[in-house]
Amino acid sequence: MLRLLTAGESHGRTLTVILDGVPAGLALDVPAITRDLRRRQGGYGRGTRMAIESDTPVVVSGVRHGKTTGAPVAITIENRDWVNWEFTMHPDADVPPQASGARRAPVTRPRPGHADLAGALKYGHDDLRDVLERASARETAARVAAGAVARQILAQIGVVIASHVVSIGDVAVDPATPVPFALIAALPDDSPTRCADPTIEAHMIAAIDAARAAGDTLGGAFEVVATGVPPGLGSYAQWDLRLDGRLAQAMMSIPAIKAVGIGLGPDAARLPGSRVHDEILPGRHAGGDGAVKPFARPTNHAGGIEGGVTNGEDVRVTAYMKPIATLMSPLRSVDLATLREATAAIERSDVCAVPAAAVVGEAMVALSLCSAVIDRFGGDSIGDLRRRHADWLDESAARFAPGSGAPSS
Ligand code: EPS
Repeated sequence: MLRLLTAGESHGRTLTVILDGVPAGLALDVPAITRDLRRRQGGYGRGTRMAIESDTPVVVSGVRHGKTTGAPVAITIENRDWVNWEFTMHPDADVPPQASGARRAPVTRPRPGHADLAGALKYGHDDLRDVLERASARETAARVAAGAVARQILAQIGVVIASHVVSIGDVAVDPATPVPFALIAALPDDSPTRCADPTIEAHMIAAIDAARAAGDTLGGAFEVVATGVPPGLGSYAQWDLRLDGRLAQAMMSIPAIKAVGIGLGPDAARLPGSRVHDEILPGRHAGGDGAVKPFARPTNHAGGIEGGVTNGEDVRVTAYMKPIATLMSPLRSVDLATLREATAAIERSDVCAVPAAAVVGEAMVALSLCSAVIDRFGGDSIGDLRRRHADWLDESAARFAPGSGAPSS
């Protein structure tokens, strides 16, 4: 079982992530973690914070001489902005007088849509900074670091994950035409919107510019696709083992995500069964890569999951993100110090963070799939995992080989 815990405030000293259950013997590629962190920092519509940060992972435990030991893997990411916030965010009761950064007043005007009010009601905070520092999407940097480790485990059995943005505001790619995995995987790291269609990307950029000029923000949707996923991950036998449920929870936990769809997603509710379900046809027994592909599925509306179990097709998960809650032309709110109407507080923020959220989505899908892979194939060591996966490939090859008794047409 793979378990993830994160700690850290947006303007605290560091972010920390602990990933427990990482198999022993993985040669950890730290530059690949850095690369995912940098991809998360990018995207058109980000605020000025990302110009300050240069997210770099420091592996502090669970790895020795480049290889995982089976112990929890802990990674930290320094907040460079800490020097500007040391006084405000200092953990000590008596803040040292030499602490750097401005002396900031408490935040008392909750932003509609942010965790500010709900968090203050829950924990009894008078200064909303105690809520917003942890509720901030900055925390997702820690998840991306862990997701980059999960991705490396998945790569051992040939699973590869990529993402693309399908809409920003009301600018959207045609939902009826699935974007091929190769096109998604070929998106450059510095793609401004992570949209695979350059014409639509130009419209997305214009929409973000218009929102910025209006002091407004925009949401959108992104799709995460995993290819090479073995069939049989997850289970229909118990509610909490259904992989679609686990993926939905993982994606929904990303700040600002309001809905998740698998495959066709909500569109499946308005179409007749004949246009939703993916027919099952006889396949070829050995693909170019030598893999047994006994069945062909002409469509993948199911997004690679039927009955909560992977069916061997690409896993496709779409997440729908609301606009960022900090508006430069703020909405009405109430000042918690006076209980009078006031405009919501303004914190430095992004106009649109959908491209960055897509990278976080990749990490959450990687963590969910990796956990399901370890459940299915075992995870004490990478060697065990690879052997059991290879055994399963051999067993399926034998089961569906011509002349094995399996129907040939
Ligand atoms: C973020 C860092 C934050 C915000 C953003 C995401 O930095 P700062 O608050 O210093 O500008 O840019 O957070 C939010 C949009 C939010 O609502 O909390 C990051 O690293 O992704």
